[in-house]
Amino acid sequence: MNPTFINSDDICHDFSIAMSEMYQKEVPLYGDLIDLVSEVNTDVLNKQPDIRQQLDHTGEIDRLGMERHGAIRLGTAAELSMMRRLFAVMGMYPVGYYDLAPAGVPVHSTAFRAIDTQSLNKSPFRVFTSLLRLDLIDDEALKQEAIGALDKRTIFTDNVVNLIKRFEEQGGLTAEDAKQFIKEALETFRWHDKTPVSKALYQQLLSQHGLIADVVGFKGPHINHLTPRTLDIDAVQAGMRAKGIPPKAIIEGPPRRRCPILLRQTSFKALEEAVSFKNPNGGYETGHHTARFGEIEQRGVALTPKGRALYDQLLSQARHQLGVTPNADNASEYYQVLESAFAAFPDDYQTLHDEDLAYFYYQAVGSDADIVVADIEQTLDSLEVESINDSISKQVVTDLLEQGMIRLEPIVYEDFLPVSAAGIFQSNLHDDSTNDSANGNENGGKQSKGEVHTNKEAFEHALGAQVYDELELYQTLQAQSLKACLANLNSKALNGVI
Ligand code: OOG
Ligand code: NI
Repeated sequence: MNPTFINSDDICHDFSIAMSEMYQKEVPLYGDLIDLVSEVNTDVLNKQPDIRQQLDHTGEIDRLGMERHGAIRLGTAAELSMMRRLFAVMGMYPVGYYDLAPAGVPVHSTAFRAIDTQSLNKSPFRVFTSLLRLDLIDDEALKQEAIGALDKRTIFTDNVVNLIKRFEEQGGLTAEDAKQFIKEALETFRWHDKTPVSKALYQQLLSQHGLIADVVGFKGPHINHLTPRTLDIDAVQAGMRAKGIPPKAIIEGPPRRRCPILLRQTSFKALEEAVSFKNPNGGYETGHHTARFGEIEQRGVALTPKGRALYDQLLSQARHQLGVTPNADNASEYYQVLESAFAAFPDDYQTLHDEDLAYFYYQAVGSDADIVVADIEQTLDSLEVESINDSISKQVVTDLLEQGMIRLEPIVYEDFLPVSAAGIFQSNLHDDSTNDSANGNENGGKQSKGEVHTNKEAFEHALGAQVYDELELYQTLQAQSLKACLANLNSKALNGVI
């Protein structure tokens, strides 16, 4: 790479700061939430040295304060594929496929994010990106109007498109171009209170689905939330109430545990915002729209396919047992049911590892995260990850763990959960009623074989690329860390340290 080019992770880092500043100005409650989260995180780190140490070992400690995810909703394939090219400038790639249609939300989605540990630790920014399923609008005339409105809008500035092309041609951007890129890219995510559509069309779209109005009725894909990561979501949920920020009734995802798994999320309700609808006869007509909200998340260890299947099964079991969609009235009953269902999910890292339920980094005891990352890089150059023989390495690992030569550290889940996402979508649309995920499980977001392929393929076709398989990414991280750790021990042994 040309040495004058800026590293994509640095562009991403600066972009996420710029985005957070913009959103804080647009939605001041988001700023209050950030303060609350940072108070709670400081408290957890002070009171629970084991958590601090774990985050230190995985390299997450430095990223925690700036970790965010956001969400946008797009209207057309062309918007989605240009968005993919825009995120690629920042080293963010589409990971995972989420079909929300089975849960009554007419979108399918991916998450753009960095894919290797080093980049994630430097720029832990993800954007949950949805594409509207216009094919699900049953009113043909309205569908044509929506298509027409989307065709008319341009969500990227000419300058950002030129800079994306320059990045693709040159393989990087200079500092000056990168600065310009951030400024121009931000424009796409900005809130516009003047709509390009009439109030009448907006209302027709709204009566079809709130999401359709939110996408088709506006100039661009305003960022609809930015989510900081907390180490104790229950404390933040309680703190939100105390600070007068009204949280959503239910924390989505698994119950509170000693060893957190996957992802727990909660949000505060969308704001009702004044908008001016374009009058076909000139001028504007006033009205309002609810779209933007705040959210917090607590992340835990990534699960293997076996662990994920158990999670899906237990979540579904709990929801079936409750019989209705969890809501404000049955929240404490739901948490009880959820906790008793999840008693079947081991709650210590050693068992999660031994039963192949979750992904872990293997680290030579005495090394810190920096050494481990450097080792991973070195070893990867010289070794093939696949060449480790599974059965040999398992025995070696068990022995080394028992001898205390290596330790396990949880690989954090970097992705999303379709049932939780559906709950978040619905809560901020003021529409808790349509969530039929009470009868589903996290696989409710996926579909029966055959259909999975058509929807996912249609999404990838619109995207112009295939999405990364998140499970493969975790598997590779685990395998790489094992390689690096064994090499580390080897070199220590050769040098007579052990
Ligand atoms: C996205 C909702 C999903 C999450 O964290 O699961 C989401 C949206 O409302 O556009 O952000
Ligand atoms: Ni979110």
